Amino acid sequence: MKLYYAPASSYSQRVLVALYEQEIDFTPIEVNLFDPEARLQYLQINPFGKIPTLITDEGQILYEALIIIEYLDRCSNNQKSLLTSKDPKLALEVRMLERIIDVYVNGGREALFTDSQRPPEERCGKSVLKARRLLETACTVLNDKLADRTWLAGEEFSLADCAAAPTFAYLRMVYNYKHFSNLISYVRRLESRPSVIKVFGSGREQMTQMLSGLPYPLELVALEKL
Ligand SMILES: N[C@@H](CCC(=O)N[C@@H](CS)C(=O)NCC(=O)O)C(=O)O
Repeated sequence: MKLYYAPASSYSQRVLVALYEQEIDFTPIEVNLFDPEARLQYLQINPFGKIPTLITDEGQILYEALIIIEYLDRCSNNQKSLLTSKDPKLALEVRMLERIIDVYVNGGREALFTDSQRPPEERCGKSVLKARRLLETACTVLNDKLADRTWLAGEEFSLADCAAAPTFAYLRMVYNYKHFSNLISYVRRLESRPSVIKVFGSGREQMTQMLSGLPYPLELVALEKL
């Protein structure tokens, strides 16, 4: 299988964490969406122009990190399931957590990031405040769940953790979540996981470069710096 990705892209990183967790062989193909020619070529594969995309050995083209991870889970020989599909109740919980991270945490992160790139006098509009409120609600919900769990859905590492890893690492650039103590301990565990260390290591340089070129430059923030 071939994965079209970018090392610093958070959605690509979700899939890379899943690939390493499930120990699946793949051919990585790096895409530079900032290069107009490469972008045009990539649109032939993914008309939305979003990364990642997976092409299976049978030639099926899959978009959307969540769907790609679902596919990877099916074709892994590993006994571990990232979707815990043998337990239907838990499988629903995993998917719900992934949605909370994608819609409210990542949605809030994107809104705050976009806001940080506006001139200071134009920041903190109504929609940004609303996104921030939803982000805080999501962090509260996750922090409560993590009171007695090692990983987001319990004792097994899941799809929800694949989504959480890059989302909470990048969130720190624009939002300080240190008041959520269970969440902080969880993110520390997450960022000590070999699959996550590997993925972050390969994306750091590209992300640092992108952040320094912003109109209002940002920096990756280490967890200990919060
Ligand atoms: N819903 C998509 C989102 C993918 C996405 O937004 N990828 C970003 C990189 S992290 C992207 O391709 N951005 C390029 C663009 O929007 O032009 C998924 O789950 O895969």
